[in-house]
Amino acid sequence: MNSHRILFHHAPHSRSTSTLMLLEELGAQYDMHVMNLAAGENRQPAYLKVNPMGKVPAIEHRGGLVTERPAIFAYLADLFPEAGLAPGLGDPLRGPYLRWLAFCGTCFEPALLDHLAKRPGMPVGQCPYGDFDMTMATVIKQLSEGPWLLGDRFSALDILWGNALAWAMSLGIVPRHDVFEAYVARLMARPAIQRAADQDAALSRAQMLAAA
Ligand SMILES: N[C@@H](CCC(=O)N[C@@H](CS)C(=O)NCC(=O)O)C(=O)O
Repeated sequence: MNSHRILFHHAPHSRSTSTLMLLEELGAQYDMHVMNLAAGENRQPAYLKVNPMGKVPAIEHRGGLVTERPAIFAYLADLFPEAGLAPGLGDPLRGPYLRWLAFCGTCFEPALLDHLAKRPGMPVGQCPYGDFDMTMATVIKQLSEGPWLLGDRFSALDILWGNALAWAMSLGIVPRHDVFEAYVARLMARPAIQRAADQDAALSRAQMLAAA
């Protein structure tokens, strides 16, 4: 493999779908290694050698491995500055951009999963996300100022968050709030995002047919 080419480890209909959308929106050239999670392909030794967590998404580039969507998004968006999906160093929006990347992984997802599993919360002062209602209110307030998380500026953040909110609404973990619905619809109306969604659905269908 040319180590300068991006190798994207993907499984359709998963958190990895957001990375496929980002790569398409960036206009990146990449190779894709597709796995079937239901068949346990991500837990085979060959992939565990790449990512010991067996998780997707993962990116290999220039001999390095990048896992965890906030890191993958930060890495890829910086790699293609001409796409304009990441405020650069020195841009006043750089701080808020990093804040919301981190917020997704360190506050939003843990809050959702604790809520879904009905795990009793820790005291607000010790819980990294405070509590579920505080986390959701913070996101709703930010998105209400929209149209995007950084206001008028569309960025890689919106692909990460649009996917996370669509997933959370489809599972009924967060309410189908008007602000969330409109935000996800704006994201899905973008041609590159739609292209990636269609590609992901075709991969998912092919896996289901192969299993039938
Ligand atoms: N913290 C990771 C989470 C990745 C993750 O949980 N991926 C799931 C797919 S939705 C996965 O790979 N599950 C398969 C498994 O663990 O066997 C991220 O944000 O990228």
